[in-house]
Amino acid sequence: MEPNRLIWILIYALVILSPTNAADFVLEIYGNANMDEHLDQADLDYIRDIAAGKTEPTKLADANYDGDVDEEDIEQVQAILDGRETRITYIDILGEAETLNKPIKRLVNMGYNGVEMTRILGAEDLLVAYGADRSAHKTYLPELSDLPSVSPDEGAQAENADFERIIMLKTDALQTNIERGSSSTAGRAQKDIFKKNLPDVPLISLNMRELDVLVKNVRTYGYLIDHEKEAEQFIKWYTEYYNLFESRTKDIPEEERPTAFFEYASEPYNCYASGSNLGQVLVLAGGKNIIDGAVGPDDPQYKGMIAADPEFIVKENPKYIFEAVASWGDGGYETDDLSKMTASRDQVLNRSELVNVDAVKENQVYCLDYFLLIGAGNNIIGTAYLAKLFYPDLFEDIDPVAIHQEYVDRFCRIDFNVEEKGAFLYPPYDRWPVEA
Ligand SMILES: [Ca+2]
Ligand SMILES: [Ca+2]
Repeated sequence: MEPNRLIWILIYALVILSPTNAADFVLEIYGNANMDEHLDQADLDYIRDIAAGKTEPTKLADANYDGDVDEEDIEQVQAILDGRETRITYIDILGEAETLNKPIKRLVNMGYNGVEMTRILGAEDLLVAYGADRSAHKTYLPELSDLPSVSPDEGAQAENADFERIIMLKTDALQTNIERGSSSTAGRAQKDIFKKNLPDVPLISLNMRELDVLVKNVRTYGYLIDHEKEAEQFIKWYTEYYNLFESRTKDIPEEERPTAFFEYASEPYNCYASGSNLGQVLVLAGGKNIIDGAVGPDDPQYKGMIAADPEFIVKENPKYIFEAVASWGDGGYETDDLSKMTASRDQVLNRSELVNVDAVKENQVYCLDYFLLIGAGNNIIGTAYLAKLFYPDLFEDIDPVAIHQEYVDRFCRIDFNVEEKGAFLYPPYDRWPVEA
């Protein structure tokens, strides 16, 4: 064989055999001078080279965020690596630099998944309040459900926040509910309200939801709250599953993928586009989201939800319909009652306009609780259920129930048997056609 040809075969083999990586990003913490995924010794060397005039400055080389790259930035990176920095600057979900005073010992967390992610990192002791009232979540958040709430609404919107209470709580930072990809538009106005009313409270606004950016955000969060090691433990668990699903589904041709859509259960035809959290679950599991026919990647709604036209749904004729059931009383950890899910499913099956749609004709309508689908890594569990449903042979080795239990045991650290308790799925999993 010619040497050139051999080299090309080797390169090709490397490209196709390389594990796909959910972690392909720039860690946006000032001090990450070489703009890779980590903050480490290499950044100290990089800043030395910049200070010596050997290398051009990069955006994140100015570790102490004072406008110059010099010796002080080397000291700042060293301080971060040693865990003794008094300030840290990161770039938030809106692409803006935010500086926090360290260490953070008191944290008001208005993030829906931000609270869960704080517990995942073993940092629940930092929390002094959260946004929406979670006092009814005694099973899922046993130690946290007694914390005060600083928001009267479930969406923990800035305009409704109790700013006086937040100030009284003497919080070191406020984690906002600007924590999902679709926040890029509405989040701007939300942040302005926080800034105006809480000028002295640094803000943490990181994406705690979408699958494709979670690793970057969890790593950043680990640095902000000094739980880097726990962040890496979660990232390892998360990345192994993410890569497993992606490597098995990414090359399945579009035309061979089962067609489906995710609908928010209480709002008929309010559907998730493919860039959104639940849309990504569908795609990572190897499904074809029919909403792609209405919202492309360049559309501002790609990361959110759209009100789909029922005629469009009928025309696309999906093979599966998934109902995402909100966790606040209709399902989840706090109830064993499946009646709300049953009703959601019946409501879909009984829509006269869907009578000739394959999913309805073939009884392929599934309700899943939000706790299997949205951020803080819960979405890995939902992906496992869908992947198994779509491709029982390909995912013969995957047990979604076991993954859910693993998540509960390792990261929620609550005493909860997911097989015996809770209301997470309808129909129940033992009635799903998932045998290989
Ligand atoms: Ca680096
Ligand atoms: Ca500097």
